[in-house]
Amino acid sequence: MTDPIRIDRRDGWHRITLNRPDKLNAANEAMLAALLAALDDAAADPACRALLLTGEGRGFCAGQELGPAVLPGPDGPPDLERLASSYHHEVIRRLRALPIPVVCAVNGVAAGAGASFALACDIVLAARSASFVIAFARIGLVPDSGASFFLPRLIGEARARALALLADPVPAAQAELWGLIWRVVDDAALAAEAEALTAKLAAGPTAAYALIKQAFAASPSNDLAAQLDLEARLQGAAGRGADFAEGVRAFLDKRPPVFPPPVFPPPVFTGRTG
Ligand code: T3D
Repeated sequence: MTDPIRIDRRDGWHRITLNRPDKLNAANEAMLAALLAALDDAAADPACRALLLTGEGRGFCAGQELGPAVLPGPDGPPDLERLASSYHHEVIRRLRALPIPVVCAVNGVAAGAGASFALACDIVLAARSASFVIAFARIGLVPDSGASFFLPRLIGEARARALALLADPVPAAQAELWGLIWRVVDDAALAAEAEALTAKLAAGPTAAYALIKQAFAASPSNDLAAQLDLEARLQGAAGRGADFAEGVRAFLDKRPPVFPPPVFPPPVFTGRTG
């Protein structure tokens, strides 16, 4: 049987490829379990300083696999709450908890939870031919896997509500214009651009990146005062770190910085002090 996920370990980064191309990489339990393991593997590997998530074939991910597993059976209706909590939402939690930058290369259609997986990543590139479909309502479901969290924050509530209710496809170029993703790339250039970007991030200030991600993770639930407190503490930690020392030295020496391998786990700052 073909592995539902492929992991390529490169110099300083991993690429995870969703690998069920005949189903547009729709997610079943085996694929989701393998994806969770691949994310854990990246998190546990100190040599992995960035991650690239993409899909095989003409789709990125068509969301939950629609098949017998999600139809009513002899034991009654499917338990989607269990499926969401144990699998799809674990993927989102782990993607967001990774201290390293996560790039998503959306190589084709991203639908339902597949769109959510992309939106949970730090930087999303999409092939010009790709599209995003908030497909849940088409089949009588509600946006999950963080879709109702990410969409209004990224594109505003008016667009988010319309996409969730109408489930119209959003072409990649429109997604870029709206700020749903970072950038559209010509189809033929997507893989190379995404790999170059991930490699660049892998050579970047990994410890500082972890702190930057903490700032953005806390921002939606903080008021300005709390966010300023947090930024000060994060900056304090960054200022004590080797990345900053190297960054300043390199600036003064007029040479590119060579950031050291990170010390994991990075310090975690939450809430407000006093
Ligand atoms: O508990 C929980 O949390 C449940 C989780 C729910 C989260 C969700 O993700 S709900 C949303 C589930 N996904 C969808 O509703 C999308 C279904 N797919 C589509 O609407 C379309 O396939 C696309 C818009 C994504 C792409 O359309 P198109 O015309 O480019 O391709 P296609 O011909 O429809 O699909 C190609 C093949 O992939 C086809 O198989 P075939 O006929 O060639 O053998 C199709 O059946 C298969 N496929 C696509 N999506 C799925 C799928 N097979 C199973 N499950 C899918 N989700």
